[in-house]
Parts: sequence; structure tokens; C-alpha cells
Amino acid sequence: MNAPLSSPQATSTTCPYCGVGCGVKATPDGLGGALIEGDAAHPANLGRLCSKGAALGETIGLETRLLHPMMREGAGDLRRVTWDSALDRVAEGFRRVLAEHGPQAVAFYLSGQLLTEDYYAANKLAKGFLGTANVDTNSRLCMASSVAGHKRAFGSDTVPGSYEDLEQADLIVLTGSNTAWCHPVLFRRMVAARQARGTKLVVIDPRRTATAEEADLFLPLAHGTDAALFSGLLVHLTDTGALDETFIAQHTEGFAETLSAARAETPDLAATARITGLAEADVARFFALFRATDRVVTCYSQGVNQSRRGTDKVNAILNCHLATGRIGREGMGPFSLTGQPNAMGGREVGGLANQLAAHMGFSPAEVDRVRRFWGAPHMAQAEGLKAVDMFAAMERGEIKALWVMGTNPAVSLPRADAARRAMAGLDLFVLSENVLGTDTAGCAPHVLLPAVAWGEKDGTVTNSERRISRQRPFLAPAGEAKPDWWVLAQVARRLGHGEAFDWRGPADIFREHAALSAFENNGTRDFDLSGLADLTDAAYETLAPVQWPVRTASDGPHGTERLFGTGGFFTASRRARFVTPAPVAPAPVAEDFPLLLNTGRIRDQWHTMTRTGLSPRLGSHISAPFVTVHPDDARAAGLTDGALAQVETAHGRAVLEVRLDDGQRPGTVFAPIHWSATNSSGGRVGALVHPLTDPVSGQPDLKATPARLAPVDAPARGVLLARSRVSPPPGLGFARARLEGGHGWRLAGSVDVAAWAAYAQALADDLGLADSFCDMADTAGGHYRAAAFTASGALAFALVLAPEAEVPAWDVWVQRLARGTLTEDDRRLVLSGRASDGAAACGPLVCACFGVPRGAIAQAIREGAHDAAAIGARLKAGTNCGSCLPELKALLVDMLAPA
Ligand SMILES: Nc1nc2c(c(=O)[nH]1)N[C@H]1C(S)=C(S)[C@@H](COP(=O)(O)OP(=O)(O)OC[C@H]3O[C@@H](n4cnc5c(=O)[nH]c(N)nc54)[C@H](O)[C@@H]3O)O[C@H]1N2
Ligand SMILES: Nc1nc2c(c(=O)[nH]1)N[C@H]1C(S)=C(S)[C@@H](COP(=O)(O)OP(=O)(O)OC[C@H]3O[C@@H](n4cnc5c(=O)[nH]c(N)nc54)[C@H](O)[C@@H]3O)O[C@H]1N2
Ligand code: SF4
Ligand SMILES: [Mo]
Repeated sequence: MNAPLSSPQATSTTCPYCGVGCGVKATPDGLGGALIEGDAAHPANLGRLCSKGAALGETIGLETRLLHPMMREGAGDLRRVTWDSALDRVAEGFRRVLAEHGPQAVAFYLSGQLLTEDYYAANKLAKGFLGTANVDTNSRLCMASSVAGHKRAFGSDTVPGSYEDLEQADLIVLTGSNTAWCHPVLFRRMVAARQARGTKLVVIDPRRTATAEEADLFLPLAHGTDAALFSGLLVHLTDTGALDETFIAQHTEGFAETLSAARAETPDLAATARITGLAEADVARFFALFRATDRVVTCYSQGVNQSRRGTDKVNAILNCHLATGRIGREGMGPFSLTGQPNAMGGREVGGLANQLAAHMGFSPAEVDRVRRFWGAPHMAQAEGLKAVDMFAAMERGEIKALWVMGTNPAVSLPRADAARRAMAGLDLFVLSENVLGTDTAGCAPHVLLPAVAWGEKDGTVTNSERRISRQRPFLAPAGEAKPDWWVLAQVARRLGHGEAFDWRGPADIFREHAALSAFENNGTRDFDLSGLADLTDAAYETLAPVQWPVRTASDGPHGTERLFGTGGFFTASRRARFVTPAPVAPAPVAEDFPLLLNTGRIRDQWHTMTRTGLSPRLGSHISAPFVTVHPDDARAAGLTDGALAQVETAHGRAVLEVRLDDGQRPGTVFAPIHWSATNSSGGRVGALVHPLTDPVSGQPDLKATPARLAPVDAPARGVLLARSRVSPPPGLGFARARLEGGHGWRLAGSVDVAAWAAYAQALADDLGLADSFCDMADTAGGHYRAAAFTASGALAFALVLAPEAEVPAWDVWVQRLARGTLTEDDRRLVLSGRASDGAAACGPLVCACFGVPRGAIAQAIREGAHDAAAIGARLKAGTNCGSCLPELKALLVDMLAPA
């Protein structure tokens, strides 16, 4: 799939995953899939793609798509309906709730995965025409603290720099960002710069991540203490004469107060080290590096934003850059890495409950300006409820009608069980989705609306460096799916607002959005697309990636690379503000819940796995939900590597596989957010997470929930594989995965050989495989194996169960299913339980691009491939997207270390 072919029919579009916003060339293969390549002409990636982007072709099939509108009457089931009846029902439902309970009872919950045009339409309908500002988005869980921090310091939500700064920097500080896994193409750019110019890399994270493995200096700080670290740095910069006095004097205000507060909290290295839990020598090294290097970029992501003091963390970072004037110039600046492909676009259209469109807020003048521009009859006058409060209001029955679009809150919200109940109790619950079987779709929506998905969608997205790129369609809409903006406009029309939503296509909406950004702007607002407000349809079609602001032709065809290098902030005084963070308080660990649960991402899955979960390649890197535990904490809880643990908090519980890791900070555990009730029995960690929010941004603290661990009694473990999607034996399904050639379940539970045998026999009968069915039961030993084969001798299904200590090797079985026709020997081995020769080359997949498992890499190392280049030469591993290089290097270090 990754061969560097170029085709004249390739469509240039943008990756639908992370905020790097890589350009993609997609060429449909005529069979529903597409050849995917990196777009060498796109400035974000210059041709590179990571493992997720490279696997896009495997995730655009229709097997899980929602293909037509569906509706439910009373307690009945969802059934297929026409677009007209679905839209009538939505409009009627909103009309009734508005009439009976007023606009406060209506809410929209949107997503950074919507296109700017869709987002604009939703925000306009809600805030201008339904009169509710209860419009929030999953970006509240993602970028809200960065937005609030930017606004406090700059007077506007502006990311000052460009990706090129990463290549021009001499020091890159990564804090609260697992860049190697979450922004892999940017990370490749950083690593390349490092090779080219010796850029130093400092990584600040409570756990030793793949990113940390590459660092020159790794600072494993205590959760939530970043603000103290950067305040300590501010003091150090002052005391060592590293300030840019001119910049401070000409372009900022509030320095003295902020410095004196920083001095009170972190007067010296020792105080900083004590609060952050770091070694004093490491703090000193970091401070010296920062002090001595002019070209510093500080990148930050969710370890900063998703924190009970996330906004203060952001400002503590900005303070250091402002104090040294290291902002808006080549190779320097603070850099908030956005998560989703259009997190930034959502901020531009006012997708957050405390914003209006085009970077305006709720001051009376701004409300009036937007009202006049829209000709809005029911303009919301004040800020609405932010995500966590919105769902709490839903629980209390104060919000009666909800439209969810492009997000899966039943999985991703904190206190996710409560969110599920709240949605199931609504008078009107509308869900716009690409996919049919999500956890949120399981919360009794009244109307399910099919949206066009990536490959079909047509519009724009904005990446982390303010760069607007086109997502262009290269496939026809699936089934009856429609663009989200079209659906919103249809509902608006039914509510009597047709004229204001009378768009012919996304280009009309984009022009309106650009015109609003220019409306009575006169240089007072950073977000200004006046230079694009008159784009013709043809120019919109061919729009090249461009960085806002794009004010006039004088901004050039690529827009604006950097801001604030010579001041020009968007506060009333035009000066940036130093903001004093609240003193860092220790994380709230309760007696019953002595650990802190940190949550986040893995390399090859995207959020709730509705798309990446369809790719066998991506699923083979990490195939089951896990919790990473420090060996000391594991010992204390009676847990061993590979055992199942119950992770419990005051809000819920999950069952996860234990991974021992001495890079995990003692007293903390880490679990990925990707598993849901759809693909696991107990892997939905959102249910565990507390609803504590940052007082300024309202962003939840998703990285530090008090928790405890306990062993789970699951003496039987096993594997179920089949060519088709089948249900696991009752009580045994642990995690589901899409595999090469079929589907699989990891199994865990109690021993009942007779029940297993009955299940296997029934499954064989169901699948018409009774003739080739064979099984082997050892009731006393708790072993059971069953298999059936296709006419050509390939594995049709296999069920293998064994006592915990003899867990059958998942990867061996996955390979057997993938292999197709098996030799007679292999077929015998299936029941005998011995590993066949292939086993050596197995293990979890390390390189997703070329399908190279850990076993093969280990073998190559044993045979003399002693660096990444040698392994690449032999196996190709690591030579495409490079996402796996950190793991590959870790394996090298592990195996080549003197015994
Ligand atoms: N593979 C993959 N990539 C993705 C995504 C995905 O789902 N999968 N999602 C995208 C989205 S929407 C987002 S928002 C980004 C998120 O990208 P990241 O923010 O890089 O990812 P996370 O894993 O959420 O968290 C980053 C790190 O913060 C650390 N951390 C926790 N608490 C603290 C703290 O108090 N201080 C510091 N300094 N660090 C802390 C965690 O240990 C974790 O390693 O990724 C984007 N890219
Ligand atoms: N504990 C914990 N929780 C977290 C986080 C964490 O680090 N820890 N991270 C938070 C962050 S940063 C984020 S961004 C969220 C992500 O969480 P979610 O937004 O809930 O995750 P996704 O799986 O991306 O859900 C997107 C859904 O929208 C659908 N979809 C995609 N494109 C479109 C479209 O164009 N139109 C429509 N109508 N539907 C579409 C997809 O099929 C999918 O079901 O999770 C948050 N929750
Ligand atoms: S880094 Fe990967 S996931 Fe992010 S935009 Fe690029 S290809 Fe897509
Ligand atoms: Mo995010």
C-alpha cells in the first residue's frame, strides 16, 4: 500500500486523524478502497505519513458504516426511515423542546473532527437561530486550556509559530506530549532536525514514553506540577540575566507581579525540584539548556491541557517565552500541538460554549456584531455550558434535547457511565455519525443520521500551525449519507430559517465564514480571512494550504507564518500579559484510592477505534486494553505482568491487562483511552475518570484520577478466531480485534470446559462447519481446543482455552488465521498446542507499515543487525513512516545491553 507510486487521478486531501494535518494523495482502487500516499507538496508532512495515515486505505470500507437515517418510536428499536421523516422529526423535536422549556434546554455536542463548514453551520444554527449557547465540543476535553491560556496572555487564541520552527530550533522542549506516538510526522521532523543541526530534545512527562526514549534529557516530573517547573525557570532566567528586557518593556505587562509570585513559590532549584519531584541536577540541566539556547520551541499537549490547573500550566510556559522574547521568530516560540484534524477550525468558528464565531466572545458588542452579520433572530446572549457541566445539566434533567455530531461521548467523557445514562434519558437525542455500532449509538438515540465520512467529505480543516487545508472527496457518499452542514441547513429550513442557511455547497459556507472573520475587524482580531472572502468556487476547489491570518494579497499565497515577533498582541493595550499561576497543590490522592490513574493514547489507534479498529495492521501493535504499572506497585497489589487487574475509582471500574513498566512513575498507573464497550468487556476507562475541571478553561483533568488496583480472578485465558464476526463464549470476551482474514477475541474468565465445548460445537453448526470440526478437551487440566477448517484447508475458526499460566500466544494464532491454507502438520499442531516454526517470527507488530513483528526484529538483532539502519536494510522495518523507530531502538538497547 505504501509504494511511492504517483497517479494522475490522485486526489489531494488531508489526513482525518491528528492535528499535524498531513497532506494525503488518495487514488481510489475501484473496489471501495484507495491507494494512500503522503503528499510531497503539502508543507505539513512533505510526503511523510505515520502508521495511521498510511493505513487509511484499510479503514474506508463500508462494513461498519451507517448507511441511512434511522429513527425510534417510544421504546421501540431504531428502524430505517427516509431523510424527510428523520429531518421532520429532528426539527419538530427541537421546536417542541424550545417552546416548552426554552433555549437553555437545548444543547449541541460537536467535534474537532467536523469540517470547518459543518462546524460553522452547527454553531450558527444553535447560537444565532435557536438561541442557545449550549454548544460545546470534544475540544473542551482537548484544547480548552490552550485556548484560555492563549487568550489570557495574547488577548487572542493564537498559535504564534510554524512547523518550520521545529527544524530551525536548537532546543525543543516537549511537555505533556507523547509526540512520537501522537504527532508522529512532526516527531520525525524534529528527529531529522536533530540529526541535521544537533537540536537538543527535553521531554517532560511523568512516564517514560516512546518520546522520552529519544530525549537528551528526560524529566519524569510529578503529575500536575508543570507550572512550578516553568515558574522556577522564570526565576532562573531572571537571576542569570537571560531576560529580554526590551521585549518585556515594549510588548508586555505584568512581569513584576508574576516574577514575585514565582519567587515566592520556587525561589531556587531546590524548591523547584522538591515541588516537581525531580532531581535537582536534572532541573539545573534543563534550566541551563533553556537559558543558553536562543532558539527554543516548547511544544505541549494533553499532559498540560487536561489538568485541573491546565490553563495555569499553559501560561507558565508562555511566561518564559515572553520573558525571553522567544516568540514569533524563526526557530522559537511556545507551540500548542492540537489533537484533532480540525480542533483549530472548531475554535475559529466558535465551537466552544464560551466563544462566538470568528474568535469573538460574548461581550455585548461582539454579540451584536455577529447578530447583525447573520441577521439572527434569536442570538444567544451569554456563554453556554461547557461539556462537563452540560452533561451534568443533562443528568439533572435541565437539558432535554441534544444533538451529538462527530464524537463518541459514551466512551470519551469523564464519568462516562453517567454520560451514558444522561443521554438515554433525553426527550430528544439526535446522533450524527459515520458508523452504526458506537457506544453512543447504544444510548437510545431517537434519530440516527448518516454523515459522509473521510474520503467523501468536502471542506476545510486547520492544523496546529494555523494552516487551512482542503479535505477533498475521492469516493461517492456511502449509502444515503449526507454532509453534516446539509443536514443542519435542512433542519434550519424546517424551523423557518431557510434563507440564512441557503448554501449551495461548502464553498458558500467558507466564504461566509471568511467574510465574518473580516467583518468590522480592522486589525482588532487575529483570526482574519478577509483575503479569502471572495474565493470563487474554482479557487476554493484548488485552494492550496494556507496559514491564517490571510488578510490581503500582501499576506502572500501562503498566509502568515508567524505572529508576535515584534509584539502586536490582541489585548486592549496591544501588550502581552504575564499571568501568575496558582501555586501547585499536591494531587488529590485519597486513602481508599492511593494511586493516580493517567490516561492517554497508543501509537496505532485513534480514539474510540471506530476507524483504526478496522485495520488488522494497526490492531497488531497493541491488541488489548492494558494498564501500565510500576513493578513496586504491582507487587504491592499482588499483580504480575500479563495478569488481569481491576482498576477502580470513585466513578467506575475497568478490567485491564497488566503491563509492568519501570518507566511508570511509582504511585501512578497509565491506561489507554481507545477501548469501548463495543470492543471490550471492561476496557472503557472513561468510566473511571473524575469530572474535576480547570477553573478557567473548564477542561477536565483526565490525567490524574485517584484509583486503586486489585487482581481479577480469571483462571482461564484464551483466543477465539473466526473468518466472520462472532460473539465470544458468554462471560469470556475480553477484547475484540479485527485481524488479517477475520476477527478475533481475547478471552478471559472462569473454567468451564463443558460449556466451552458446547459453545464450540454450536458455533461450528451455525457456521456450517460441522464436517471439519474437531476438538480436544482436558477437563481436569482446564484445557480446551476446537477448530474447523475451510474447504481449502485454511483455519475457519479456532477456540483455544488454557489456565492463566499457559495463555495461548495470541500472535501465533493471528498468523495462522492470516496464513490461509495450512499444511497438514500445521492443522495437527492447531489441536496439539505446540508452537509451529513460525512462532519465532511472531510477537506483537512493531513496524505497522511493513508488518514486521517483534520476533523478526529480535532475530535480526541476534544475527548481527546492531542498529536501526541495519535492521531497516534487512527487514525494511522503520524505513517508511518511522513511527516504530523508538520501539525498535528500545529493543536494540534491551538486547545489546551487557548482561
Ligand atoms: N496515535 C494517536 N495519535 C493521536 C490521537 C490518538 O487517539 N491516537 N489523538 C489525537 C488527539 S485528539 C490528541 S488531543 C493528541 C494528544 O496527544 P498527547 O497529549 O501527546 O497524548 P496523551 O497520550 O493524551 O498525553 C500525553 C502525555 O501527557 C503525559 N502527562 C500526564 N500528566 C502530565 C503532567 O501533569 N505533566 C506532564 N508534563 N505530562 C503529563 C502523559 O503521561 C502522556 O504521555 O493526540 C492526537 N494524536
Ligand atoms: N480519559 C480520557 N478521556 C479523553 C481523553 C484522554 O486523554 N483521557 N482525550 C480527550 C480528547 S483530547 C479527545 S479529542 C476525545 C476524543 O473522543 P471522541 O471524539 O469521542 O472519539 P472518536 O472516536 O474520535 O469519535 C468521533 C466519532 O465521530 C465519528 N465521525 C468522524 N467524522 C465524522 C463526521 O465528519 N461527521 C460525523 N457526524 N461523525 C463523524 C466517528 O465515527 C466517531 O464515532 O477524547 C477525550 N477523552
Ligand atoms: S501524523 Fe499521522 S495521524 Fe497525524 S496527520 Fe499525519 S499521517 Fe495523519
Ligand atoms: Mo484531542
